[in-house]
Amino acid sequence: TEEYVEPGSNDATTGSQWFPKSIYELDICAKRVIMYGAGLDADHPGFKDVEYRQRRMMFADVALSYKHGEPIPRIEYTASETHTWGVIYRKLRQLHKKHACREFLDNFELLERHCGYSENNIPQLEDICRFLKAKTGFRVRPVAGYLSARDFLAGLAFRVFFCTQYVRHHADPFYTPEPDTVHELMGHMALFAEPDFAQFSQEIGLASLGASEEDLKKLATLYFFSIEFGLSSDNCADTPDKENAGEKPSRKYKVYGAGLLSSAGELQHAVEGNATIIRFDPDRVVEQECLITTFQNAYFYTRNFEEAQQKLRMFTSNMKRPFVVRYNPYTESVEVLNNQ
Ligand code: HBI
Ligand code: FE
Repeated sequence: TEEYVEPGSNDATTGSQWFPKSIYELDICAKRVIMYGAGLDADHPGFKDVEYRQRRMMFADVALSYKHGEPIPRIEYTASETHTWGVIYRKLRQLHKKHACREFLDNFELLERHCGYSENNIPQLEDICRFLKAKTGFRVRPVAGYLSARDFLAGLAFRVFFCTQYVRHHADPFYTPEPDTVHELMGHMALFAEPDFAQFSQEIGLASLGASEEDLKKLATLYFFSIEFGLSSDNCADTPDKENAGEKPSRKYKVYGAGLLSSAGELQHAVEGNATIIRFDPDRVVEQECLITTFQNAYFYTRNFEEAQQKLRMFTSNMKRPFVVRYNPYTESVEVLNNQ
């Protein structure tokens, strides 16, 4: 297959933007890192730290030379990196037990049992990848930094999650301006072991392949307010029952979004404060602005993942593409049907 495709290139078979047709072509997406990667911006906490920058170059090398199907290189984390991880781990695990949804907690315990999760050890992607593969067919692969929403979501279509392997700068363990391995491993991994959540994630990915810019932005926003910042009302003491009621409850919601479950500050803001919490309705969600450097202005909940899935499906079935994609799990590729 091709080695590199320029972002935005046209695709002869679909007449839309190029997108990966097989899991192997995710190697192309992985190379199109748009933010940080090896070079850091001036406002990054590690900008002036030569040692940190060199370390980041090493991680970028590993990710950029990785190819689908290879074992993921094991990283020997430094004492400082492991210390940063441990500080966050202790804090977050306490909050998880109070606020995370049942599925997250159960699967997190499996990660502790089978994948080397503990406050003294940063787990290895290869071990997590094997575990997820057996649970739901999900995989992780290393990535050097931030990808475009299009490239990032394309991975999900093949049940692949692009996963950073580096650790945030030690200056502030509770802040990172970009995804790092603490966010991925503490926030994301557990739920990819959950079948309904895995299916929901893949369906966002499949809808994104060759989508128009407008639809892609909507899908990225839906991803953001579910997989990153989603809440659920299942198994809550006082379940809200009014559709679309903007409420200011306490203890009415459980959290499943990785952005919340990996951030002590925002997690407490969302469920212990009086944040605005609204029913997850895709037509409404896509109107919401995704905030990167501050807490969100609103959060969205569904009862459970099945409901999120149904609502997503209803919404994406109205999106127009001049072709149909069908995922083939035997070949791990998408079939493109030009039937319109
Ligand atoms: N890239 N590596 C990486 N990690 C992310 O979490 C990520 C990304 N690119 C885009 C993105 N997230 C968001 O735009 C999502 O809303 C799709
Ligand atoms: Fe994330």
